[in-house]
Amino acid sequence: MTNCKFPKKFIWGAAAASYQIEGAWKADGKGESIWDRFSHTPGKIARGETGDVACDHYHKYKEDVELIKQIGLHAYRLSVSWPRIFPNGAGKVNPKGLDFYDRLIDELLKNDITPFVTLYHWDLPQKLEDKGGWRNKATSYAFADYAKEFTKHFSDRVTHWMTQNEMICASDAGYKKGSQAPGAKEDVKTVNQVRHNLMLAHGLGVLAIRANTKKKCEVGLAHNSGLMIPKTKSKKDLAALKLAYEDSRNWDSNGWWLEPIFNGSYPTQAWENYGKNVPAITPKEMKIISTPIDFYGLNVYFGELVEGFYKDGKLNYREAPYPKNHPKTSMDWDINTECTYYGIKFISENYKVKKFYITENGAAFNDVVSKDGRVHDKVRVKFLKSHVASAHRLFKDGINLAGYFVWSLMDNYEWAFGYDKRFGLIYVDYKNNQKRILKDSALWYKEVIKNNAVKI
Ligand code: IFM
Repeated sequence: MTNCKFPKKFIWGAAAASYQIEGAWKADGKGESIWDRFSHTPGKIARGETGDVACDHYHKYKEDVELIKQIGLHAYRLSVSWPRIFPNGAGKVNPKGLDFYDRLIDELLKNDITPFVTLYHWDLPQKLEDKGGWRNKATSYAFADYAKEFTKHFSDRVTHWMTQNEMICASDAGYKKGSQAPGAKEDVKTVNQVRHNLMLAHGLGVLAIRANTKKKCEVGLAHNSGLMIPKTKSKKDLAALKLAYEDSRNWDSNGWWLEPIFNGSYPTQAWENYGKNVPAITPKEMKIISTPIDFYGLNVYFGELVEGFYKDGKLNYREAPYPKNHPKTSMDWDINTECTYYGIKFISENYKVKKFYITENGAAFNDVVSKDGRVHDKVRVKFLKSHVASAHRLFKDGINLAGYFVWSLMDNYEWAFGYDKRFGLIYVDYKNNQKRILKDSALWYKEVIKNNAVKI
């Protein structure tokens, strides 16, 4: 057995997001979000489920903080519901919206839990969508105002900020495939504009937070890059992986976001390929987007296998399918925990990143409450353990990984899949008064945190 010891100040946390857990969808002056509208539209969500009540975290936040404390988490990554703060997206602040986050953040701090705050995890105010949503640059500027107001109010207590979560989902699932809110199916040029406007909001958000913070803080984002893993450890597959990652600097899944954020321009080849469908940009916007960040947060779930092959004496790469019976999560995602290592290594080798966090990592399985009243989620323990060990390999490469957040703190609303995909460390019994049960994975994680080490 190997004992993987983590650096002294390593941050162990868990994450969740406003729409997925809060409920209280129209309490205390909150405005409608695109997710309220989308989930209320028949046919969009499995079983017609909505986030109206979700885990009722809005009312149960004290109990939830108590559970966070019991697990021993150092940090909790939460997201803010923009329409709670600005019911109309812009204009007048809703003081009762600020009050909720005051209560939650104060409760966390009282219990020595550091809040990591994400400003946008997909619940855009519907009023802004009615005016064009992320198709318009005005939305990026409205985001900057929201970031400013929120920072002014909370930066005496919040020092870890993320602007955006998984922008590619907000753009491509929201405005291209239409599988997520607002459920639009736009043309290629519009989708590229949406992507650009999200990145612009990120850059403006970084500037707004830095300009308005009362305390020294760190600002970054949480993103889901396209991750790849070598099929074998042969020299050929490892070299092919390198080629694939280098090429991915031109792909929608990687370079399209990473190049503007870290290097201030879109990848040349991808830009040329898009031809007339490129977004409208200005040099000033590119400068804003590439404002240096303090950390890059990677959300890690799965990776594709890559293998090398020779053609005309030259090494090429291709995706290698997973074997038919390869284990999967209940999201149908192939399990291969090495993506944590190879994904971060690629970003670190290609971009100047001062610090990494794994801002999400986890899996949905079909958890059940056993006769003893407990949830014995052995497969999740195995999954998390192996990812954490994979993350540990990064230290040998001198990579500054500063923390790890499990997705998710508790079972919650998995967007268009509704409630039956359970990702939590905490089981939520939606039908039984929202009862919370610490799963075995939570108890395992508690030990990891206590020892600052994982045994594999
Ligand atoms: O639930 C989502 C979360 O909102 C964003 N990252 C991926 C998770 C699992 O699908």
